[in-house]
Amino acid sequence: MPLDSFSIIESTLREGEQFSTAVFSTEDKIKIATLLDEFGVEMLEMTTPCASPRSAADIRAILSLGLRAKVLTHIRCNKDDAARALELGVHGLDIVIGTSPQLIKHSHGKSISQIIDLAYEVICYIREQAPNVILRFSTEDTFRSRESDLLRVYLAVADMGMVNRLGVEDTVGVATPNQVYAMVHQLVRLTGLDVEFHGHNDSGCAIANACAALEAGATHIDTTILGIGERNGITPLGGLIARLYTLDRRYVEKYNLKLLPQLDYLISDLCQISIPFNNYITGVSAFTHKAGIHAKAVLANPETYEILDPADFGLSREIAIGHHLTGWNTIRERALSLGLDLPVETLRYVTQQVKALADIHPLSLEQIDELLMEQVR
Ligand code: HCA
Ligand code: CU
Repeated sequence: MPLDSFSIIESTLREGEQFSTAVFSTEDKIKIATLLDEFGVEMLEMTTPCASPRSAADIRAILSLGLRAKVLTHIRCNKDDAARALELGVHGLDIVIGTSPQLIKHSHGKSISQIIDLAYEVICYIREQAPNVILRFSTEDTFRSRESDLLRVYLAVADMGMVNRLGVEDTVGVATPNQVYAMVHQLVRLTGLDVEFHGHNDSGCAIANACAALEAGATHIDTTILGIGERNGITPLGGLIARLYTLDRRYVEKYNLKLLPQLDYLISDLCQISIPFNNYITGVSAFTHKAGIHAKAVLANPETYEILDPADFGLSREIAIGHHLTGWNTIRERALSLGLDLPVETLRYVTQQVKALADIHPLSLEQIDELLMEQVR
Protein backbone atom coordinates (compact mmCIF):
# COMPACT_ATOMS: atom_id res chain seq x y z
CA MET A 1 0.00 0.00 0.00
CA PRO A 2 1.81 3.17 -1.18
CA LEU A 3 0.54 5.34 1.68
CA ASP A 4 2.38 2.99 4.02
CA SER A 5 5.55 2.92 1.99
CA PHE A 6 5.82 5.99 -0.22
CA SER A 7 9.04 7.99 -0.65
CA ILE A 8 9.58 11.73 -0.78
CA ILE A 9 11.73 13.08 -3.59
CA GLU A 10 12.77 16.37 -2.05
CA SER A 11 13.45 18.82 -4.86
CA THR A 12 14.35 22.03 -2.97
CA LEU A 13 17.80 21.72 -4.55
CA ARG A 14 16.30 21.48 -8.07
CA GLU A 15 12.73 22.79 -8.40
CA GLY A 16 13.37 25.01 -5.36
CA GLU A 17 16.40 26.58 -7.04
CA GLN A 18 14.02 27.74 -9.76
CA PHE A 19 12.12 29.92 -7.25
CA SER A 20 12.42 33.64 -7.91
CA THR A 21 14.49 34.53 -4.85
CA ALA A 22 16.43 31.28 -4.37
CA VAL A 23 20.21 31.65 -4.77
CA PHE A 24 21.84 28.85 -2.80
CA SER A 25 25.58 28.80 -2.16
CA THR A 26 27.37 25.47 -1.84
CA GLU A 27 27.28 25.86 1.95
CA ASP A 28 23.54 26.59 1.83
CA LYS A 29 22.96 23.44 -0.22
CA ILE A 30 24.96 21.38 2.26
CA LYS A 31 22.87 22.79 5.11
CA ILE A 32 19.60 22.10 3.31
CA ALA A 33 20.60 18.58 2.24
CA THR A 34 21.92 17.64 5.67
CA LEU A 35 18.78 18.82 7.44
CA LEU A 36 16.49 17.11 4.93
CA ASP A 37 18.49 13.92 5.39
CA GLU A 38 18.09 14.18 9.17
CA PHE A 39 14.39 14.77 8.65
CA GLY A 40 14.41 11.49 6.72
CA VAL A 41 13.42 12.22 3.13
CA GLU A 42 14.35 9.27 0.97
CA MET A 43 15.70 11.14 -2.07
CA LEU A 44 17.21 14.52 -2.89
CA GLU A 45 16.85 15.85 -6.42
CA MET A 46 19.50 18.30 -7.60
CA THR A 47 19.77 20.68 -10.54
CA THR A 48 21.30 19.23 -13.70
CA PRO A 49 25.11 19.42 -13.84
CA CYS A 50 24.65 20.98 -17.29
CA ALA A 51 23.19 24.16 -15.74
CA SER A 52 26.53 25.65 -14.64
CA PRO A 53 29.98 24.54 -13.46
CA ARG A 54 28.99 25.02 -9.81
CA SER A 55 25.84 22.94 -10.28
CA ALA A 56 28.08 20.00 -11.15
CA ALA A 57 30.50 20.74 -8.30
CA ASP A 58 27.60 20.99 -5.84
CA ILE A 59 26.32 17.54 -6.82
CA ARG A 60 29.78 16.20 -6.02
CA ALA A 61 29.77 18.09 -2.71
CA ILE A 62 26.42 16.62 -1.67
CA LEU A 63 27.43 13.12 -2.79
CA SER A 64 30.60 13.37 -0.73
CA LEU A 65 28.53 13.92 2.44
CA GLY A 66 27.54 10.25 2.31
CA LEU A 67 23.95 10.97 3.36
CA ARG A 68 21.36 8.27 3.79
CA ALA A 69 19.14 9.91 1.15
CA LYS A 70 19.79 8.96 -2.46
CA VAL A 71 21.04 11.81 -4.64
CA LEU A 72 19.28 12.25 -7.97
CA THR A 73 19.78 14.74 -10.73
CA HIS A 74 17.32 16.01 -13.26
CA ILE A 75 18.21 15.92 -16.96
CA ARG A 76 16.74 16.61 -20.35
CA CYS A 77 16.21 13.58 -22.55
CA ASN A 78 19.58 13.54 -24.30
CA LYS A 79 22.76 11.49 -24.14
CA ASP A 80 25.12 14.40 -23.44
CA ASP A 81 23.19 15.41 -20.33
CA ALA A 82 23.06 11.80 -19.20
CA ALA A 83 26.81 11.39 -19.69
CA ARG A 84 27.57 14.51 -17.64
CA ALA A 85 25.35 13.30 -14.82
CA LEU A 86 26.71 9.75 -14.80
CA GLU A 87 30.30 11.02 -14.57
CA LEU A 88 29.41 12.41 -11.15
CA GLY A 89 28.28 9.07 -9.76
CA VAL A 90 24.73 10.13 -8.84
CA HIS A 91 22.41 7.44 -7.53
CA GLY A 92 19.61 8.28 -9.91
CA LEU A 93 18.64 10.17 -13.06
CA ASP A 94 15.30 11.86 -13.61
CA ILE A 95 14.72 12.26 -17.35
CA VAL A 96 12.08 14.69 -18.55
CA ILE A 97 10.64 15.59 -21.96
CA GLY A 98 7.53 17.61 -22.80
CA THR A 99 4.55 15.86 -24.40
CA SER A 100 1.86 18.56 -24.44
CA PRO A 101 1.03 20.25 -27.76
CA GLN A 102 2.26 23.52 -26.23
CA LEU A 103 5.70 22.13 -25.37
CA ILE A 104 6.00 20.04 -28.53
CA LYS A 105 5.33 23.14 -30.62
CA HIS A 106 7.23 25.79 -28.69
CA SER A 107 9.91 23.91 -26.74
CA HIS A 108 11.50 21.00 -28.61
CA GLY A 109 9.54 20.50 -31.85
CA LYS A 110 9.64 16.67 -31.79
CA SER A 111 6.71 14.43 -32.74
CA ILE A 112 5.49 11.69 -30.38
CA SER A 113 7.29 9.03 -32.49
CA GLN A 114 10.49 11.04 -32.31
CA ILE A 115 10.09 11.38 -28.54
CA ILE A 116 9.77 7.61 -28.19
CA ASP A 117 12.82 6.99 -30.43
CA LEU A 118 14.88 9.51 -28.48
CA ALA A 119 13.79 8.05 -25.15
CA TYR A 120 14.85 4.59 -26.35
CA GLU A 121 18.25 5.84 -27.45
CA VAL A 122 18.91 7.75 -24.20
CA ILE A 123 17.60 5.03 -21.89
CA CYS A 124 19.63 2.30 -23.66
CA TYR A 125 22.73 4.48 -23.42
CA ILE A 126 22.22 5.07 -19.69
CA ARG A 127 21.61 1.38 -19.00
CA GLU A 128 24.80 0.41 -20.88
CA GLN A 129 26.80 2.90 -18.84
CA ALA A 130 25.14 2.37 -15.49
CA PRO A 131 23.07 -0.78 -15.14
CA ASN A 132 22.17 0.00 -11.53
CA VAL A 133 21.41 3.72 -11.59
CA ILE A 134 17.81 4.49 -10.53
CA LEU A 135 16.12 5.68 -13.69
CA ARG A 136 12.95 7.70 -14.02
CA PHE A 137 11.22 8.86 -17.19
CA SER A 138 8.66 11.70 -17.11
CA THR A 139 6.36 13.41 -19.54
CA GLU A 140 6.48 17.12 -18.78
CA ASP A 141 3.09 18.87 -18.79
CA THR A 142 1.26 15.54 -18.51
CA PHE A 143 -2.12 17.09 -17.87
CA ARG A 144 -2.23 19.20 -21.02
CA SER A 145 -0.95 16.31 -23.14
CA ARG A 146 -3.33 14.23 -25.27
CA GLU A 147 -4.16 11.03 -23.42
CA SER A 148 -3.43 8.89 -26.47
CA ASP A 149 0.01 10.51 -26.83
CA LEU A 150 0.76 9.97 -23.15
CA LEU A 151 -0.19 6.32 -23.25
CA ARG A 152 1.91 5.74 -26.37
CA VAL A 153 4.95 7.26 -24.69
CA TYR A 154 4.51 5.72 -21.23
CA LEU A 155 3.75 2.24 -22.57
CA ALA A 156 6.65 2.33 -25.02
CA VAL A 157 9.03 3.36 -22.24
CA ALA A 158 7.64 0.78 -19.82
CA ASP A 159 7.97 -1.94 -22.48
CA MET A 160 11.66 -1.13 -22.87
CA GLY A 161 11.99 -2.74 -19.43
CA MET A 162 14.81 -0.43 -18.36
CA VAL A 163 13.30 2.31 -16.19
CA ASN A 164 12.40 2.01 -12.52
CA ARG A 165 9.84 4.77 -12.37
CA LEU A 166 7.44 6.81 -14.51
CA GLY A 167 6.79 10.45 -13.67
CA VAL A 168 3.48 12.29 -13.92
CA GLU A 169 4.01 16.06 -13.97
CA ASP A 170 1.43 18.75 -13.40
CA THR A 171 3.85 21.32 -14.74
CA VAL A 172 1.41 24.22 -14.91
CA GLY A 173 -0.73 23.40 -11.87
CA VAL A 174 -3.86 22.74 -13.89
CA ALA A 175 -4.82 19.23 -12.72
CA THR A 176 -7.60 18.33 -10.30
CA PRO A 177 -7.36 15.50 -7.76
CA ASN A 178 -9.73 13.33 -9.80
CA GLN A 179 -7.62 13.74 -12.92
CA VAL A 180 -4.43 12.91 -11.01
CA TYR A 181 -6.06 9.87 -9.48
CA ALA A 182 -7.23 8.59 -12.87
CA MET A 183 -3.87 9.08 -14.56
CA VAL A 184 -1.78 7.53 -11.79
CA HIS A 185 -4.20 4.64 -11.37
CA GLN A 186 -4.05 3.91 -15.07
CA LEU A 187 -0.23 3.87 -15.12
CA VAL A 188 0.04 1.66 -12.06
CA ARG A 189 -2.46 -0.78 -13.53
CA LEU A 190 -0.96 -0.85 -17.02
CA THR A 191 2.75 -0.87 -16.21
CA GLY A 192 3.26 -2.09 -12.66
CA LEU A 193 6.15 0.39 -12.40
CA ASP A 194 6.75 2.85 -9.57
CA VAL A 195 4.99 6.14 -10.28
CA GLU A 196 6.10 9.60 -9.16
CA PHE A 197 3.89 12.69 -8.95
CA HIS A 198 5.20 16.24 -9.30
CA GLY A 199 2.56 18.96 -8.99
CA HIS A 200 2.60 22.74 -9.23
CA ASN A 201 0.34 24.92 -7.15
CA ASP A 202 -0.93 27.56 -9.59
CA SER A 203 -4.55 26.78 -8.74
CA GLY A 204 -4.08 25.60 -5.17
CA CYS A 205 -4.34 21.82 -5.65
CA ALA A 206 -0.71 20.73 -5.22
CA ILE A 207 -1.20 19.02 -1.85
CA ALA A 208 -4.58 17.50 -2.69
CA ASN A 209 -3.18 16.25 -5.99
CA ALA A 210 -0.17 14.65 -4.28
CA CYS A 211 -2.52 12.92 -1.86
CA ALA A 212 -4.75 11.73 -4.72
CA ALA A 213 -1.67 10.36 -6.47
CA LEU A 214 -0.75 8.33 -3.38
CA GLU A 215 -4.30 7.07 -3.00
CA ALA A 216 -4.15 5.91 -6.61
CA GLY A 217 -0.94 3.97 -6.03
CA ALA A 218 1.88 6.47 -6.65
CA THR A 219 5.07 5.49 -4.86
CA HIS A 220 6.99 8.79 -4.93
CA ILE A 221 5.96 12.42 -4.31
CA ASP A 222 8.02 15.48 -5.17
CA THR A 223 8.13 18.27 -2.60
CA THR A 224 10.12 21.38 -1.78
CA ILE A 225 10.50 23.14 1.54
CA LEU A 226 7.71 25.75 1.85
CA GLY A 227 6.72 24.68 -1.68
CA ILE A 228 9.23 26.96 -3.42
CA GLY A 229 9.70 26.48 -7.17
CA GLU A 230 8.87 27.99 -10.55
CA ARG A 231 6.12 30.64 -10.21
CA ASN A 232 4.31 29.82 -6.96
CA GLY A 233 5.93 26.44 -6.61
CA ILE A 234 4.93 22.84 -5.94
CA THR A 235 3.64 20.59 -3.14
CA PRO A 236 5.21 21.88 0.10
CA LEU A 237 6.94 19.34 2.29
CA GLY A 238 5.13 20.59 5.41
CA GLY A 239 1.75 20.62 3.65
CA LEU A 240 2.17 17.05 2.45
CA ILE A 241 3.16 15.98 5.95
CA ALA A 242 0.11 17.73 7.44
CA ARG A 243 -2.19 16.12 4.86
CA LEU A 244 -0.86 12.59 5.46
CA TYR A 245 -0.63 12.97 9.25
CA THR A 246 -4.31 13.83 9.36
CA LEU A 247 -5.16 10.70 7.35
CA ASP A 248 -3.10 8.54 9.68
CA ARG A 249 -0.24 9.69 11.86
CA ARG A 250 1.58 6.41 11.16
CA TYR A 251 2.09 7.39 7.51
CA VAL A 252 4.59 10.06 8.56
CA GLU A 253 6.12 8.69 11.72
CA LYS A 254 9.18 7.55 9.77
CA TYR A 255 10.16 11.23 9.53
CA ASN A 256 11.77 13.36 12.22
CA LEU A 257 8.80 15.73 12.40
CA LYS A 258 10.36 18.02 14.99
CA LEU A 259 12.81 19.22 12.31
CA LEU A 260 10.04 20.54 10.10
CA PRO A 261 9.96 24.06 11.62
CA GLN A 262 13.73 24.34 11.26
CA LEU A 263 13.48 23.42 7.57
CA ASP A 264 10.79 26.04 6.94
CA TYR A 265 12.72 28.72 8.87
CA LEU A 266 15.91 27.90 6.97
CA ILE A 267 14.31 28.43 3.56
CA SER A 268 12.42 31.49 4.74
CA ASP A 269 15.74 32.94 5.81
CA LEU A 270 17.78 31.90 2.76
CA CYS A 271 15.14 33.08 0.28
CA GLN A 272 14.23 36.20 2.27
CA ILE A 273 10.54 35.34 2.32
CA SER A 274 8.23 35.20 5.29
CA ILE A 275 6.31 32.08 6.18
CA PRO A 276 2.66 32.68 5.21
CA PHE A 277 0.37 33.24 8.24
CA ASN A 278 -1.78 30.34 7.09
CA ASN A 279 1.07 27.93 6.44
CA TYR A 280 0.59 24.30 7.42
CA ILE A 281 2.16 23.62 10.83
CA THR A 282 4.57 26.57 10.89
CA GLY A 283 2.26 29.49 10.08
CA VAL A 284 2.28 31.99 12.92
CA SER A 285 -1.32 31.21 13.88
CA ALA A 286 -1.42 27.50 13.00
CA PHE A 287 -1.91 26.57 16.66
CA THR A 288 -3.52 29.74 18.05
CA HIS A 289 -7.06 29.47 19.42
CA LYS A 290 -9.01 32.65 19.93
CA ALA A 291 -12.79 32.63 20.39
CA GLY A 292 -13.96 31.86 23.93
CA ILE A 293 -15.91 28.76 22.84
CA HIS A 294 -12.86 27.33 21.07
CA ALA A 295 -10.49 28.21 23.89
CA LYS A 296 -12.74 26.61 26.51
CA ALA A 297 -12.94 23.35 24.56
CA VAL A 298 -9.23 23.28 23.73
CA LEU A 299 -8.39 23.84 27.38
CA ALA A 300 -10.59 20.85 28.24
CA ASN A 301 -9.13 18.70 25.44
CA PRO A 302 -7.02 20.02 22.54
CA GLU A 303 -8.45 17.41 20.17
CA THR A 304 -11.71 19.37 20.10
CA TYR A 305 -10.23 21.88 17.66
CA GLU A 306 -6.82 20.45 16.73
CA ILE A 307 -6.22 17.79 14.12
CA LEU A 308 -2.43 18.12 14.42
CA ASP A 309 -0.66 17.99 17.78
CA PRO A 310 1.83 20.88 17.85
CA ALA A 311 4.06 18.93 20.26
CA ASP A 312 4.73 16.38 17.50
CA PHE A 313 6.46 19.19 15.61
CA GLY A 314 8.22 20.64 18.64
CA LEU A 315 5.73 23.53 18.74
CA SER A 316 3.18 24.66 21.30
CA ARG A 317 -0.37 25.88 21.13
CA GLU A 318 -1.37 29.34 22.12
CA ILE A 319 -4.63 30.62 23.52
CA ALA A 320 -5.20 34.25 22.61
CA ILE A 321 -6.64 36.09 25.61
CA GLY A 322 -6.69 39.86 25.23
CA HIS A 323 -9.54 40.32 22.75
CA HIS A 324 -13.31 40.95 22.80
CA LEU A 325 -14.13 37.30 21.93
CA THR A 326 -12.40 35.98 25.02
CA GLY A 327 -14.22 33.82 27.58
CA TRP A 328 -14.01 33.40 31.33
CA ASN A 329 -12.56 29.88 31.06
CA THR A 330 -9.55 31.34 29.29
CA ILE A 331 -9.22 34.04 31.92
CA ARG A 332 -9.47 31.41 34.66
CA GLU A 333 -6.68 29.39 33.00
CA ARG A 334 -4.49 32.48 32.97
CA ALA A 335 -5.29 33.22 36.61
CA LEU A 336 -4.43 29.65 37.60
CA SER A 337 -1.11 29.89 35.77
CA LEU A 338 -0.39 32.93 37.99
CA GLY A 339 -1.31 30.89 41.08
CA LEU A 340 -4.65 32.72 41.55
CA ASP A 341 -7.68 30.58 42.33
CA LEU A 342 -10.36 33.26 41.92
CA PRO A 343 -14.12 32.82 42.43
CA VAL A 344 -16.22 32.50 39.29
CA GLU A 345 -17.92 35.91 39.82
CA THR A 346 -14.52 37.60 39.97
CA LEU A 347 -13.38 35.80 36.84
CA ARG A 348 -16.56 36.83 35.03
CA TYR A 349 -16.06 40.40 36.18
CA VAL A 350 -12.46 40.47 34.88
CA THR A 351 -13.65 38.89 31.61
CA GLN A 352 -16.17 41.72 31.15
CA GLN A 353 -13.43 44.25 31.84
CA VAL A 354 -11.15 42.61 29.26
CA LYS A 355 -13.91 42.58 26.63
CA ALA A 356 -14.79 46.25 27.20
CA LEU A 357 -11.16 47.37 27.10
CA ALA A 358 -10.37 45.16 24.08
CA ASP A 359 -13.23 46.76 22.15
CA ILE A 360 -10.98 49.82 22.13
CA HIS A 361 -7.57 48.12 21.87
CA PRO A 362 -6.27 44.53 22.17
CA LEU A 363 -4.73 43.84 25.59
CA SER A 364 -1.26 42.46 26.23
CA LEU A 365 -0.74 39.54 28.57
CA GLU A 366 0.83 41.92 31.10
CA GLN A 367 -2.32 44.08 31.13
CA ILE A 368 -4.51 41.03 31.72
CA ASP A 369 -2.21 39.84 34.50
CA GLU A 370 -2.45 43.29 36.07
CA LEU A 371 -6.29 43.14 36.00
CA LEU A 372 -6.17 39.71 37.66
CA MET A 373 -3.64 40.77 40.30
CA GLU A 374 -5.80 43.78 41.20
CA GLN A 375 -8.47 41.33 42.39
CA VAL A 376 -6.29 40.02 45.20
CA ARG A 377 -4.69 43.24 46.35
C1 HCA B 1 11.11 21.69 -15.17
C2 HCA B 1 9.69 21.21 -15.26
C3 HCA B 1 9.29 20.30 -14.14
C4 HCA B 1 9.88 18.93 -14.25
C5 HCA B 1 9.41 17.99 -13.19
C6 HCA B 1 10.14 16.67 -13.15
C7 HCA B 1 7.75 20.22 -14.19
O1 HCA B 1 11.34 22.71 -14.50
O2 HCA B 1 11.97 21.07 -15.77
O3 HCA B 1 10.81 16.31 -14.09
O4 HCA B 1 10.00 15.97 -12.13
O5 HCA B 1 7.09 20.83 -13.38
O6 HCA B 1 7.26 19.52 -15.09
O7 HCA B 1 9.64 20.88 -12.89
CU1 CU C 1 8.12 21.57 -11.69
